[in-house]
This record gives sequence, structure tokens and C-alpha cells, in this order.
Amino acid sequence: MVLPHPLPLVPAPVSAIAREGRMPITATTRVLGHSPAAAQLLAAVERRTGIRLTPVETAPAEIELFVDPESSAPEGYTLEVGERAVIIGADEAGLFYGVQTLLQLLRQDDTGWSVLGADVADSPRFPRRGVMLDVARHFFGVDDVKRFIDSTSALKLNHLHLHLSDDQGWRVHIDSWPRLTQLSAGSSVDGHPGGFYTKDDYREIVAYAASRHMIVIPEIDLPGHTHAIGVAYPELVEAPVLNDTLVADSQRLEQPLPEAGKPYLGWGVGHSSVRIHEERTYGFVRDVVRELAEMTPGPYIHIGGDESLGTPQADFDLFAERATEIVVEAGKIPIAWHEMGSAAGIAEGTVGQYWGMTTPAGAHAEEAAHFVERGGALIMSAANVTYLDMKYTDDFPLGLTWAAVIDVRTAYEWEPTAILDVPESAILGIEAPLWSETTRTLGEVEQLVFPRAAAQAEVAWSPREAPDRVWASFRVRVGSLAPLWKAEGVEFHPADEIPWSAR
Ligand code: TNX
Repeated sequence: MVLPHPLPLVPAPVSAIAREGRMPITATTRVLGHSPAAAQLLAAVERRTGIRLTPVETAPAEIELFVDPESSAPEGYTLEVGERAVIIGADEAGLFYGVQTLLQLLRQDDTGWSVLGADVADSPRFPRRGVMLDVARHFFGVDDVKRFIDSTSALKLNHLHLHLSDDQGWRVHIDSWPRLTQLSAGSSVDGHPGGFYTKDDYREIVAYAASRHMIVIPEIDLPGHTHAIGVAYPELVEAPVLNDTLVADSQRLEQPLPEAGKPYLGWGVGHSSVRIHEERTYGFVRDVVRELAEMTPGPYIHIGGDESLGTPQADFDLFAERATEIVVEAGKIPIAWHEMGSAAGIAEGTVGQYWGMTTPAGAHAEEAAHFVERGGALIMSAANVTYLDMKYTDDFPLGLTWAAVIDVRTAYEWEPTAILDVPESAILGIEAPLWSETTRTLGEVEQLVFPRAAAQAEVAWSPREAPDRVWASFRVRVGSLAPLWKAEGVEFHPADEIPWSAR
């Protein structure tokens, strides 16, 4: 069954063996390493313990970090903690992850601070381990996003998807369409204030993410979720289409209905669309994609595609084909929500993001599989397990329930390759989205994200067959992260499924 005392590591490494004893950490502990990860280790230890380790330029040192491409698979590392600690990364990302593992082994007891003795050899199961932040329903500024990057990259997550536009607001400056940020960025859900990123802000986020080995994926949601575009440029959008669910939900929630040309402040979806049969729409898409591509070193642009409920199928498919082609022409790989897989001619190589349930309904499985038939691949974001904006329990104050109520165990116990009938090699990995209808502050976001993002990190990183990759082990290990999260100011939800450690 379950190992009695696994090392307190999340995600569970490929192999982790506890050694007798601990390595003391004091101000005389020397650190040797020329990578940014060495400086990040010094800073993190000081934040956590108040101890300033001693950086040295030459051996000997108690903690040593270096890169050796032969040492393990990409993003992998080895870590040995005995009398000395040695971290060897296969690359800079691996070294960074080795540092995160060492930080999880840091402990305080009556004799002071130390690192638990360990032999770890590790590398990820999936290359894609993502998280999404919806900055459109509520806006989160650069400092909040940096804090989000810190806390999620520490779990070895390596892609940050930013949902930069939706009905309620447009969040990134585009020089060729300036009214987007002049007129459509001030609003957000429930009449709360909005905001947007200047190009410098966006570049700062991208650079910060890169320093934590995260690739930023910008999303402009099209052709639906585009009411805000119409506030700035009415000639680009159709009149709102009010579906029955939208009308009923708006009444129940006492939220206003969308009105053409005015900011939309409700939570309703599926009422907006850009004009699919007008050429200027594609000029707009081309400009936005070009400007985003110019400031995005990562290979992807996400073009949306979800919940275009008022758009006729043939129009939607035509748009999907043209929009994904525009991304390819801009030199990037398109990503789209799985609905765009309905388009026979979706650009080759487009990556689909599956957000259906773990038991696919309707045409979802077929739509997702079509990305693979077109030479693309899939990211798994099954809504009833990965959605970070679902409530933990029915009475949790934040979050929604439409996909499921997702306790930590439910978030943990799923298998990304068991949902769709596609080859395993077509599954790039997973992404856990945080939609922000109900979260106004980053602290509220964190309550929904932690500890469930740790569950998703383990699903994406740890070997499927690892003995520790079971709930009984995970709940104890994730509970051991409490002191680290508290020290870093992460406002995790202390779910009562987890035995949280005091120190
Ligand atoms: C569905 S999932 C949406 C979002 C909402 C979310 C709320 C998806 C691709 N679209 O527009 O914010 O539900 O959970």
C-alpha cells in the first residue's frame, strides 16, 4: 500500500530516498554556483529563515549547484543531501526545480534550520504543466502576476496562460487599435475597477516568468467573449444574442444583460461575437496577433474559441480556420479551446485545449481528436477536475459550481491520458485554469488555487506508476508544504482533507 513516511515533496519525484540525518543551515553555510538558481536559493532561504547563506566563487562549499546536460532528461535534476548538498540540473530549468525540491526539505526544529537528508533523481512526466489566470473578469496587476508566478513555478509548473480579453474587459495595449485599452479596459465583473498591461508591463511579466522557467501563453478570446471589443470598436462586433440560460442566470444573480456598446459587468457567456463575414475583422485579428507575437518569445498564441453560443456553426468553423491560419502566418503555434476542433480545416499543428468533463459529452471528444488528426496535440483541462475556480465544497465562499464541486482529492485523482481516444503521445500535458468571476484579489485567487494546483502539478509531473502517486501519500506530503506557503505569504485554503503541518 502506502509508504509510511515519504519525503515531504510535491510533486512526488521519480525517485526519492530519505537519508539518515539532516544538513544544518546557518549563516556560514557556503553556496557555490554560477546559475541564477543559486541566487534564487539564497533569496528564498533568507525569506524563509532570515539566514543569509554565504555565496562563494570556488570550492569548498556545503551547497553546490551546477548544470550537466548528461545528468537527466530535460528539466530534470538530481539532488543529494548528506553532509553536503549537491544539485545537478540537466539544464537551467532542472537546476531551478532542484532548488525548489531543496526548499521543500528545509525544516526548523529546536536545534535550528536544516535540510532533510535525501537522494533524489527527478524529471517530469509531461512537458506541459500549465496554469491559467483570467485577468479579464477581474484584473490582476504586474506584482500580483509575479507573485502568482513565484508560487506556481515552485510547484514545477512551467506554462502561464493569461486570458487577456473577455466580454468584461480588454487587458493588453495594442498600438494599432488604441481604443481597446482607452475604452474597454476600465471595467470588470460586478462594476469593479479594471486595468490593463502596457507593453512594458507585459514584457516585464514575460521576463519574470522566464526567470522562473515559465512560458507565457497570451490568449485573445475569439470569436465569442468579445463584447469588450465592441465597446471600443462597435463596427467589429455583432449585436448581443441573449440565450435563455443567460437571461435566467442574469435574473437569478441580479446582473444586467449585455447592451451593445456599453461595458458588460455580468458573468453571462455566449452572447457576443465578432463579425465573421467582414474582412476588417481579420485585419483586426492580424494586427493583434502580430503585436502579441512581437512581444511573446514563447511559441504559442491562444486564439480562444469557447462558448460562441450565438454563432452559426459554419461561421464559427470559417472563423476558426482563418484565425488559426493568421497565428501560423505570424510564426506562432495556435492554441484553441477544443470547440474549434469542429472546423475541418483548422490550421495544421493547432494545439487543442480540452475543457470538457472526464467523461466527454456531446461532440467534445470528436472535436478534441480533430486537432490530433490535423497534426496538432492536446492540453487536458478537464473542467470537473482541473478547474481551479470551482468550489471545494458547496458552502465555500468563492468560486462556481457549474462543472463540479472539486475537493482536493477529486482534483488529484484523475488521469490525463484516460479521457480521450487519442495516442498518449498526443497529450502534451495539462493546464489548470483559474477563471476570476468570483475572485477580486490575488489572495482570493490563492485560496482557490492552493492546494489544488499542487494536485495538478503532481498529475503533470510525477510518474503515473510511482508508489507515492496515491492520495494517501499526497495528502500528507501536501500538508507538509504549509510552513513554506505561510512563510511565502501564500493564502492557501486549509482544506480539512489534509493533515497540515505546523512546521
Ligand atoms: C467557462 S471554460 C468558460 C469561461 C468561464 C468559466 C467559468 C471556458 C473555456 N470558458 O468563460 O469563465 O466557464 O468557470
